[in-house]
Amino acid sequence: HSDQSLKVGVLGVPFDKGQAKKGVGNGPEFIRKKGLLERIAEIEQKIDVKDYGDVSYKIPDELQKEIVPNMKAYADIAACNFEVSKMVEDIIKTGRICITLGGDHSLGVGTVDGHIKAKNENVCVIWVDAHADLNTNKTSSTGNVHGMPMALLATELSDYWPYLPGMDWQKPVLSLRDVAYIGLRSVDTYERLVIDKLGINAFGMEDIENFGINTIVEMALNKIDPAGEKSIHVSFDIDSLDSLEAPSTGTALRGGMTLREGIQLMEILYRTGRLGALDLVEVNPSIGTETEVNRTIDAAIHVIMAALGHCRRGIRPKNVHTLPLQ
Ligand code: 6HN
Ligand code: MN
Ligand code: MN
Ligand code: MN
Repeated sequence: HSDQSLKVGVLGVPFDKGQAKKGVGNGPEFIRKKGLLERIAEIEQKIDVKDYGDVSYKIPDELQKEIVPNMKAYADIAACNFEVSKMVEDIIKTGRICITLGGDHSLGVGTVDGHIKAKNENVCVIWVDAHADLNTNKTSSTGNVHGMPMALLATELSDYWPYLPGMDWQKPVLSLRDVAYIGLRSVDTYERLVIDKLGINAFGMEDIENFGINTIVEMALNKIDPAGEKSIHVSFDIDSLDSLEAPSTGTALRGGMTLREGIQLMEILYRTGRLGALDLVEVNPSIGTETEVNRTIDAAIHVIMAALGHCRRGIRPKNVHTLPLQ
């Protein structure tokens, strides 16, 4: 923690077309309504936070009729991510850490792309997720693009895509060598093939169990940023947490990380001083009871607070040396 204030930008992406369930587009609204910005203001670390509101987009005429086989809502995906990328690039270029509130995980194409453009490619990615999101339109069994963002970003997979109209702005400049997964426990067959063939740094739940989250984060950083010089992009899918911790999400799954592990992971990354962007995606306030929705949003807020330096030991006393007598 330093006396210099940490500059943060918050961006909402109320986008839900990368998957089939209604409601995930309301994530940004619910997370803000539950007091994200107020909670950020309570952190001891001084934070200069600016809310950039929500991204909106319009599908350009020439894209309206474009379809790509087995990529649902293709034109929306292309148009929305274009705006997301530009916004994220601008926010990071003003010296702010960009916190993007989803929305479904297809927005990761835009956030990572924008981050890479802002930092001239000196970026590594930690994808915290139950899933690998590494399908192409040929391997996906659902056609949901929230299962494809990593494959769209990866240089190593660019030859496996057809021409994608309206996506020319997105250069696949991210090497999967600069990516680490944490929290995997639901990986499709072709995703597993890619992970094995390319030797991707993939830390699954059993690795967290074996080594503990501290060591896993250290191992991940040693692989993707050995010199400790890159801007770190964390794409945090709330379904990385156990469905008991974060039930209100479209593809909830048991056997996941505890919130404690999620917080610890983010605290470690905060302390690197190199966190450049954090996506918090897949919170769906239309899934589950009110209690479950609140628990999920609260978990999301705790993860974001940890990323910005919230300290579980409390705020250190300044100019306070004795207890009040009465
Ligand atoms: N997410 N692998 C499955 C698919 O449809 O490709 C699930 C993807 C889930 C994506 O949770 O962001
Ligand atoms: Mn995901
Ligand atoms: Mn997921
Ligand atoms: Mn609390």
